Amino acid sequence: MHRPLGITVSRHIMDLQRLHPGATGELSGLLSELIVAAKTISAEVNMAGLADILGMSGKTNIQGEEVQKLDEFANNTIKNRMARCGYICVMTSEEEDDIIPVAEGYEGKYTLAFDPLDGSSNIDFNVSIGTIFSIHLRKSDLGEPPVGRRSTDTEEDWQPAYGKPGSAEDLLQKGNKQVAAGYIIYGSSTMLVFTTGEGVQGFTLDPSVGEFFLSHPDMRIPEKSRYFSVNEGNYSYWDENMCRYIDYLKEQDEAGGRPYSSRYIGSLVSDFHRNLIAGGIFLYPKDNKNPAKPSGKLRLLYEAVPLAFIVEQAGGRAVTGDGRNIMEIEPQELHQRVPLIIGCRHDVDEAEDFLNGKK
Ligand code: AHM
Ligand code: MG
Repeated sequence: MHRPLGITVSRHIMDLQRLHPGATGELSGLLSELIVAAKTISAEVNMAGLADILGMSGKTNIQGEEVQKLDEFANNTIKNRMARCGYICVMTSEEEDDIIPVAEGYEGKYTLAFDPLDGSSNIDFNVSIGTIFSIHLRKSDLGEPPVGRRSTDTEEDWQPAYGKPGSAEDLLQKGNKQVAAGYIIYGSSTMLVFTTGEGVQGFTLDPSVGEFFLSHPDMRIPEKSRYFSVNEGNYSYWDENMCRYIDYLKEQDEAGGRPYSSRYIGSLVSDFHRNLIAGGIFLYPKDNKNPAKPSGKLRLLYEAVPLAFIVEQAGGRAVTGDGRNIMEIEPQELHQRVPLIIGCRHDVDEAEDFLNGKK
């Protein structure tokens, strides 16, 4: 079958590198390894359900291997691949309490925060789920550049290169210091959406050739929308301003484009992706479900911050609703939660006015 020539994600990454004469290729290498992990996860997600059936007992698959839960599989796939990619010094994952060190001798100059399979409560129901990632330059000293590293070296031959592991401090950096961020959505097709601070590009996986092709160049979120995404089941836990805002969106006002339509998938990546393309506002505000922790549900480092980078690069906004911009929050903890209001610029501005009591 004849296939039109498309721009592969590898070529796009190399083109980006050529635009920056001082670039060392390390970020390109990091992204390429992450993309391999994403393709591995995508293949496994597409087998979800079958693995259990073929495994009969639900514990082993047809090859006699243990069947892992998909979120564990995704976590292990990213962790194991990236620990030896040579471009990062430390990782944090939603699935792990502590920092994840990289293999000794493979320390590099970046850090990686990731949610391996966001929307995991939807895994069993064939609803789109995704991987989210955020990349920073490490803060701590890099050490000596690597020498003589070869992928064929055995552990015995191995000469530690940098020898300086990263720490939680390297991960606890503001969103506006990110060098790259993105997500992979495993939906009706698998898509990769990412930014390195020069706009947002979307790629779709052609499973027959195993390559991502540029399908959504220079993604821009509409200025204003007619969609809102929120778990309205939490209404009774919200403060009065939040309730007023949602009531307002549902009022009839033809000239003002209301009522808005509601779309809530319950997988952040999927809700965000829809709103990025069709326009919309997603809200997971603070609530009083747990009065000791009134900070919303979503995590700063690997959910809010990477999507905030993407939405800003696409022309939208991401805020907390209490006067803070997501990208400017100084993180205190790896798994810190934060209220998230993200989407079209006009809608986020208006939501902020309601939440601050100005409207
Ligand atoms: P998860 O990381 O355990 O999957 O939880 C995060 C998910 C998001 O994908 C989604 O936006 C949110 O939780 C949905 O929460 P709720 O069920 O409270 O509406
Ligand atoms: Mg998540």
